[in-house]
Amino acid sequence: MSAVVTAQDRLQLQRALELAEGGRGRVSPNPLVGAILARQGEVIGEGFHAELGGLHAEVAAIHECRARGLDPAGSTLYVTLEPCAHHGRQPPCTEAILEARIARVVIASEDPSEKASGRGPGILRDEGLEVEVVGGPEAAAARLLNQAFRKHARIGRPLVIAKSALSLDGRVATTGGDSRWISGEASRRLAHRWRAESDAVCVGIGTALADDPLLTAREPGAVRQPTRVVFDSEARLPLSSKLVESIDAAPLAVIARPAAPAERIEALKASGALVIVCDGDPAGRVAGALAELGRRGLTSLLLEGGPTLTGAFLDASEVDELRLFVAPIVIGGAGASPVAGGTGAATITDATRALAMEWERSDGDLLIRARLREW
Ligand code: AOF
Ligand code: ZN
Repeated sequence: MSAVVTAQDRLQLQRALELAEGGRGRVSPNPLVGAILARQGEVIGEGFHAELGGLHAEVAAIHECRARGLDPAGSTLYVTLEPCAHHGRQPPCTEAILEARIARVVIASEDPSEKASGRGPGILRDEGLEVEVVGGPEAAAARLLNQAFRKHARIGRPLVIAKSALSLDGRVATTGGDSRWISGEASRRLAHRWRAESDAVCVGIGTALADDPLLTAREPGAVRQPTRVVFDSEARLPLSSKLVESIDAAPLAVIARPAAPAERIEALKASGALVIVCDGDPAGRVAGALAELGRRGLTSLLLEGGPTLTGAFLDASEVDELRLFVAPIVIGGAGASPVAGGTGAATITDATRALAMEWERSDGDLLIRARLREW
């Protein structure tokens, strides 16, 4: 008979989920993972995955328990992701768990990657440990925490979060193209933090030419820089652009079409840019580029494109989440751009419906997070 998951177990998992957040922006392409060791409801060890290549959460918790002068034998391990059983950058957590003689393991989410998929929990059960995989809100929260890791593990493409700042009447620029600034300063700072948390940041050539952006994460706590991705069919990005000139500070990928002038492609490559050549219609090129970026280990992409690129991503069904700052201004004008162009839905029945929406204030703006797909 399988034992029950108690309210106490759920509380410990909630704490482990909080701990996992400590690795945000530091561990990709690995998942965010938190772990707690407890005996009779009392926490005796805590850990989280803090950096790529570093200790896994389970082992960090075991170490921390011993550093307190305590013995993990007979305790319960709470972990937000199933323990691994493979040799990677780190040895298998199953071995550390067995060696520590932990009695019970409570897991909040399964690991969809090929090397995992239940192997660790299976080994632990075979060794006589009590292993629980919970459902309910803690399971949902654990999956949400690792959407990028999960999508990449399942289909090999980065998670796409489309960010946009719009007016109350749904415009992202005036008819003349002015967009500085629609959202407030706090919102723009938050967006910078999202860059630091993403493996890639993406714009279209229109934005790159008009704004000459750097697209780096200029956030004090940023520990890594995202790969900057520019959809640039004709490889027009100037070698004198800030994006090309800052290649040493952060990688640059240019997505061009096969028809782009070969000498432009070669010049960009010679400057250190990665050039990915994709054919097909706009949505097809989006899908092709994402597959290639995923192959190169990128698990998340923050889309900061204008309407054309956002429309192509939506037409390709490749937007997993929308993050919209709605500013308290009205722009108007028939020629003022909306968030997304592209082909769009033919009827309202065909429109993409969000699975879930959350909203919060961001100073004077309203931040809406809409999840379109779940992994
Ligand atoms: C982590 N941190 O706390 C746990 C992970 O290359 P490695 O050895 O770091 O292994 C990474 C894989 O290990 C990861 O993709 C996931 O499947 C599993 N568990 N990974 O980075 C952790 N528990
Ligand atoms: Zn592990």
